[in-house]
Amino acid sequence: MPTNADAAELFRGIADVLDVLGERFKPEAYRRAARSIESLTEGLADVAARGDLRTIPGVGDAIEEKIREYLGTGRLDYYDRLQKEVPPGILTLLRIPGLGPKTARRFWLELGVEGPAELADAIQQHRLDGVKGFGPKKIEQIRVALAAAAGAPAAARLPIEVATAIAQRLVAGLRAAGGVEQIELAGSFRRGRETVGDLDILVTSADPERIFDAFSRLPDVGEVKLRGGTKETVVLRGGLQVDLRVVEPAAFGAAWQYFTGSKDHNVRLRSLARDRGLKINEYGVFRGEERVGGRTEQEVYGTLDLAWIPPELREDRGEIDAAAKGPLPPLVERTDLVGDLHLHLPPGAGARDVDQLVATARARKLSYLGLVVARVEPDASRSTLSTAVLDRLDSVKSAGLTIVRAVEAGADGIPAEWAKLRHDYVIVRPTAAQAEPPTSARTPFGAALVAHVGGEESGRRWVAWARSQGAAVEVGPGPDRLDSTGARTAREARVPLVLPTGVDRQEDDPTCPVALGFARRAGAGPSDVRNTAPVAEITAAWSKKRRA
Ligand code: DGT
Ligand code: CA
Ligand code: CA
Repeated sequence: MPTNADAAELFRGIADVLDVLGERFKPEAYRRAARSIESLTEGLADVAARGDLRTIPGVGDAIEEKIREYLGTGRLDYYDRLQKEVPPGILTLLRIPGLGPKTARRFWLELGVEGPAELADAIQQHRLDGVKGFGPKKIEQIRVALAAAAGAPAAARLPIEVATAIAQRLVAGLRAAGGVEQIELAGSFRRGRETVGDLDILVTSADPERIFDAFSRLPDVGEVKLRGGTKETVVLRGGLQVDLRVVEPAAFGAAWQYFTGSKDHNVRLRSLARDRGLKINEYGVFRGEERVGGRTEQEVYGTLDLAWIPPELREDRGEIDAAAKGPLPPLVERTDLVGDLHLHLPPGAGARDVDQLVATARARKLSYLGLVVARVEPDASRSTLSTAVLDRLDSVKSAGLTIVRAVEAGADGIPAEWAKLRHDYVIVRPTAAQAEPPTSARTPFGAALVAHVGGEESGRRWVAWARSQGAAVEVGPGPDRLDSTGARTAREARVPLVLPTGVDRQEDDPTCPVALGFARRAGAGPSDVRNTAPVAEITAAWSKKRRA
């Protein structure tokens, strides 16, 4: 006997095929019926037996008849016939996560794509590029989903913000198991790259076997691929590979340096060592048989007469020559961030949410919070914080914590209805109507921050526009923030960066560390980041701008 869930699934399947066929109202009718059936507290068969199917919201004559047929026979002739009207490959496409029926229809009609293999080809041949509604991020998502569904390992690299959460779990799991002395991440993860191919973890321990056993048993671990000597390689359930190495304390710095990479950086170091009659590898720096360094990274770089180089810069982009001349200028650090200039309260927030945020800000030693009090959404709808919340914002202005108010709007200006809404600065974000920056050099309001922009090309254009406005730009993870490439563009154009502090998020949220990593990869020091400055300095710049 089919369950309610089976019936709901059947109707959703019908709705999907009708969507693929371009039907306008029927799909929603079947989805509505599916939702009602799912929320029933008794079995469909019992309702049918009582003759009450029509009392279910969304169930009329036609659907009642179909439920009866399905309950009686376990199948539905209408669905079978419907499925024959679309290419079978299209139905397979519908099972790929993130691919809806309307998208499948567009692929079918606009590109002649009738199945997953053809879609993969179309992506590879760049036939999706430029198709309306499909940006590079979206195309990449589809490509990865297709590869995963085909059982092929997705060649895709994992975004670092996702890898961060995983890495935290693995490190915590290993520590909890005991026997760990020192534990550090290496590889592209430590260098703060936007994506990682795999994770590299280093441990010192008196008992490597115990570490490997514990690692194999972590809940995230799906399969142990290789274990031997000092290394274990596993594949996590989500598909990510992790290399764990146990190294001796006397060589920890050398191993950490070696496995942090990048490969190009290490190649240059090795040749530098050779020039000095030294040999450098993951076990240390050697003169002949004698180890002359390796306990710390500073020691490794020091034996080559180099200043220590922050991992985010180890890409062979001139950092080695710079480190030969003396200490490198400091890169921005988390403790340099003294305030936040882009915070949203959740929809429906109340005064207590303000108190919560303020308490967290105090605990994290921030001295100002920039809160968006009103915003224009990308779809042009508008929202404003409630009066209760606005009042509370006024009442907490004390004890070393300043609240500044932002309004967030598109580059075409802030709505006239906000004329009386008190605010200190304007955050500009792209809207659906204006996804690219305006070409005119000035807007009538002084934008202080350009946020929610990402993408290499588009990001570059917004950075240029921010420069023309004297505005800062926001850096961080996700498709609507600038990555390290965007941060570098901004820095080269002398556009200040704004980094999220994560004060509105859980303590272990990756947003802030990832954003810091991107800024550091771009070579940003504290003075390149606007929210390292005290609030008085920032507001002075705003009022100067308004007078201009
Ligand atoms: P990924 O994992 O593709 O995001 O990038 P990485 O840089 O983490 O590369 P990975 O995991 O293959 O290796 C970690 C580091 O080990 C790498 O950055 C440099 C160092 N290394 C030095 N020599 C070699 C080598 O011959 N092979 C590999 N695989 N790594 C090496
Ligand atoms: Ca790696
Ligand atoms: Ca690796």
